[in-house]
Amino acid sequence: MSSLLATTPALTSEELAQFERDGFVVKKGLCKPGLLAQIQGEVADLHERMATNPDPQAHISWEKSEPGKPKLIKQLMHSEKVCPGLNEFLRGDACLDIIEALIGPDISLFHSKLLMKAALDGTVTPWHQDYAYWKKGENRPVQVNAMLAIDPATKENGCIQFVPGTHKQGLIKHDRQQGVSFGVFLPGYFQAREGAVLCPMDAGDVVFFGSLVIHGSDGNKSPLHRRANTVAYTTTGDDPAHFREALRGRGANG
Ligand SMILES: O=C(O)CCC(=O)C(=O)O
Repeated sequence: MSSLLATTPALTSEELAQFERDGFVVKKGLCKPGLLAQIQGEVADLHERMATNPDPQAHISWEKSEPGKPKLIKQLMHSEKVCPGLNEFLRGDACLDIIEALIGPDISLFHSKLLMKAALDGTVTPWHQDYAYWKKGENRPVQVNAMLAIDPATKENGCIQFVPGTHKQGLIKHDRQQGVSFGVFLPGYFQAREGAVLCPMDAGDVVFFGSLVIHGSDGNKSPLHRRANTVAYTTTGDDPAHFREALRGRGANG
């Protein structure tokens, strides 16, 4: 490693200040083109592959099926088991160095999920705070997400949106609907929210966001897919009742 690289921080002080102020920060081009191309190849036929031969390690939520139309994945949990490229990405220094800058050196994998938002058919993700799903026992809202844009994400194909600064409000009461994905959401579902901002990304960009900032995304009204993968990381030991794989720091192998 050159001395220049060794002294370049994973996040600049401006980026850290932005994460602190807004609850999210975008890193352009964090996933290198070769790895991105591998991931794009691995997800290219995923709807068909999982519909005909589902991977037992993955937990899939499907878009509402329509007669005569192929099955479409909305969300696929444990994506690192299905796509080797995503497994490599989430363990790579590019991502882990930034997570370390945000939550410290002891890092565990909370989960990794593919969000397929298919062209024309991908549906809304209602406004929510992730911690509304993840609050358990004595755990704390320390998780940080890294959402990788696999395709360019735009207003038209349903890029993620945030309400900056809302992580400072603490956990807000959510409504709950059983048996659907993204069934925990803020009152109003996806009604326009004051202060919401779009977060368009190029393929290979990654947005890092905490577990309390309000976010959601519109349906995909465009002919272009908006595939993305969110890796949630947590601090090792925050949640002793639930095993999490240590990726770095205490308890990690590599
Ligand atoms: O835009 C989406 O697909 C939803 C993303 C999301 O809620 C998440 O990654 O936590």
